[in-house]
Amino acid sequence: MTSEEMLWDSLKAEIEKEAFELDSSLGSEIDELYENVRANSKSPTLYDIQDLKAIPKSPSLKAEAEAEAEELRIMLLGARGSGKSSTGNTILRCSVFNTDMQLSRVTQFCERASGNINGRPVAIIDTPGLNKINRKEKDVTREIMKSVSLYKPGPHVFLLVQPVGNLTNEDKNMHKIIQNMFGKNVWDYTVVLFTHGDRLEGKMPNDVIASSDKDLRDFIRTCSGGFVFFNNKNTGNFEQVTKLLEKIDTLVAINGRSCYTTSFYPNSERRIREKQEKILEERQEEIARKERELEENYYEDKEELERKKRELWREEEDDARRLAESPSRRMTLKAGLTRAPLSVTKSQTIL
Ligand SMILES: Nc1nc2c(ncn2[C@@H]2O[C@H](COP(=O)(O)OP(=O)(O)O)[C@@H](O)[C@H]2O)c(=O)[nH]1
Ligand SMILES: [Mg+2]
Repeated sequence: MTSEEMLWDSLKAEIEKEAFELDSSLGSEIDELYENVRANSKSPTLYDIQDLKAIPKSPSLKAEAEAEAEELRIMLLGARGSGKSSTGNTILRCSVFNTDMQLSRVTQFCERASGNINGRPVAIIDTPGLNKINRKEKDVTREIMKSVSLYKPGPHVFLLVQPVGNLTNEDKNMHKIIQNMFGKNVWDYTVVLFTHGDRLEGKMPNDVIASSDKDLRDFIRTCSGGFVFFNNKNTGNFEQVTKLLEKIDTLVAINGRSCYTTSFYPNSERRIREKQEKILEERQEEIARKERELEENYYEDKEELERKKRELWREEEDDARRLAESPSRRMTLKAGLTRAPLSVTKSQTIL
């Protein structure tokens, strides 16, 4: 629930409390007024934040995905602590992604949140940091790649988030990781977003870049979307969001309105993913059966049910990935699965 909605809820409760004695039918009118104000609010309506793992591959979801075809899809990439989650929140004007340097609170898995910006549906995928501090690099890259393929058809833009400043060796290493992960085409869909714009202290962004290291300027040149500066400490400055969306629109136009798709994945990765998807398809019936079992066992505790489903879906995908990577293990695991089949889950609404 956004702070605005919370405010309205408490306001509504206050009004209702006072109105009760005057006219008991007033409640419905207040409801209507509340809904009207909320619907006309300029604030983005955040309608979901999802653990991407949990998106089901059902026909109804396919229809939903088609209905969302016009949604602008943004994926945030960058090191841990670079300001990805804060940037997602600034764009959506909501504190939907956890932003903190505390290890326990930073993004571990990809999360998706959507909103309506200037009348336009926008979806943002927040990702875990691409540096090796918290999790093994391979786990993180797998998680991110999985989210690209789950969230079809793919992001229109990658925002490569980094604090204002020259490139460190760690940044350069991260760019290599990104290219290995997504292939060279990734840069055709990338905008460099510099956070901590508040550090500029009146300097013009172009001047800052002009006097920066050649490495940084060369890197920006590689990215078709150019660069923007962002100040996540001034979330009231919505002009920066409007400017960013304009920049993204220009990039989308240059790319002929296409988006990044898994077809750009390097060949080896593409082959693995195809195998993985086939394995999951083969398991579909078994998975559906286990899902029903879970629903029977946990029907009283919806939250726990969703958690269990997410957990098992994660295991299922990881198993399929491992099998796809080393086909010789496939028979062994398949035999194991007939005794202890795994489960799948539906989309999980966190907020
Ligand atoms: N001053 C300032 N701090 C920022 C800015 N963007 C992010 N931060 C801070 O940097 C820290 C890490 O941000 P977070 O969004 O969690 O980074 P993530 O790990 O990339 O998602 C948080 O304490 C943020 O408040 C910014 O533009 N200016
Ligand atoms: Mg984060």
